[in-house]
Amino acid sequence: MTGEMLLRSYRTMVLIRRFEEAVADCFAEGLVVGTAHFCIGQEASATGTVEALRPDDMVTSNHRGHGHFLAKGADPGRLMAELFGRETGYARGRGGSQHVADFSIGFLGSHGITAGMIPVATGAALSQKLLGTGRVVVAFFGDGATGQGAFHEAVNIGSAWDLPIIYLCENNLYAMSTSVDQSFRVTSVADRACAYGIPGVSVDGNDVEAVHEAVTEAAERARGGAGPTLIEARTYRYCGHSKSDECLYRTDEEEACWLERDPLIIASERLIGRGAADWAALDTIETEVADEVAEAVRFARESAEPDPATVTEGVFAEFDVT
Ligand SMILES: Cc1ncc(C[n+]2csc(CCOP(=O)(O)OP(=O)(O)O)c2C)c(N)n1
Ligand SMILES: [Mg+2]
Repeated sequence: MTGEMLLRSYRTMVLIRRFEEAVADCFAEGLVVGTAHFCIGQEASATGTVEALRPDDMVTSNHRGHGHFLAKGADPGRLMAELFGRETGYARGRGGSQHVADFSIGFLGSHGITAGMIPVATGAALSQKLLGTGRVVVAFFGDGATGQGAFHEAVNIGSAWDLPIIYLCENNLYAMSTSVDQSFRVTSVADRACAYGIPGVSVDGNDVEAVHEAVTEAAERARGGAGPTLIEARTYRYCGHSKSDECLYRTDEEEACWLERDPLIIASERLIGRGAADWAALDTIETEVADEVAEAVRFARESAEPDPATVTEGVFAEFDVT
């Protein structure tokens, strides 16, 4: 990454982190409707991936999607308003944290069904190939999703048809409380790629540059017609699975070890070390992001709740990915 790219990525990661910290505060105040799954600790995988894409490329997400959406260019105010169940939210307050989309920025949607969006992303990649748009699609999913049949079916057809797609697994070592050691025998999710005859790459998911490098190569391959890549980004979520999880299945030692490898610390030290930024510039980013997040919360707070008479509106979707 150039210094400019790394600095932009750092800002995006700070935005994702501070946004979710604000969501946690608002949750405690009773302002957030439904639950929320935080990606705090995992910001580098979303950010490094999107930085390696063209703006018109597309992504699909999962239940832990705030970071994917913000990295792709979501408006923090509209996302916050959705979490608050307000009419100005991305799904007019009907979807909540797990069900947001904005096709205009290539964000085809997050979803609560584990692995549910991997076939959707594969279908979107098929349409891009048939239409000859040159666009690439990224499917974000977790380690737990790789145990679903939908994952295997989608990767198989994606590889068989050389579709322009990247299967991006954020392996945060747990699916709810189940450790990866209990769920599969491969040492890396990337090892599974050989079953589909595609490249499998495992990267440090807390290092935004490592993710960026792997996705850049995979995107070139996909755009060139050579088909998918399966990328494993090894990372860790600092918070519980969702708001109701007390994380009793993890050790303090394990958590401390990952906290030392914080994606923001890695990126900031690299920026300073390379002379691409000084601490004052990073402080300015913090201040700007704090203002942006405060404005998002203000927008959400002041937005109206949906009119109950409109509850059936938006039930049927029109889908156009051209
Ligand atoms: C089909 C289906 N089965 C089970 C669930 C319940 N569930 C929600 S999240 C989750 C774990 C997902 O783990 P992973 O894919 O590793 O993502 P992470 O939460 O770690 O980001 C499960 C089992 C679900 N939402 N959908
Ligand atoms: Mg997981």
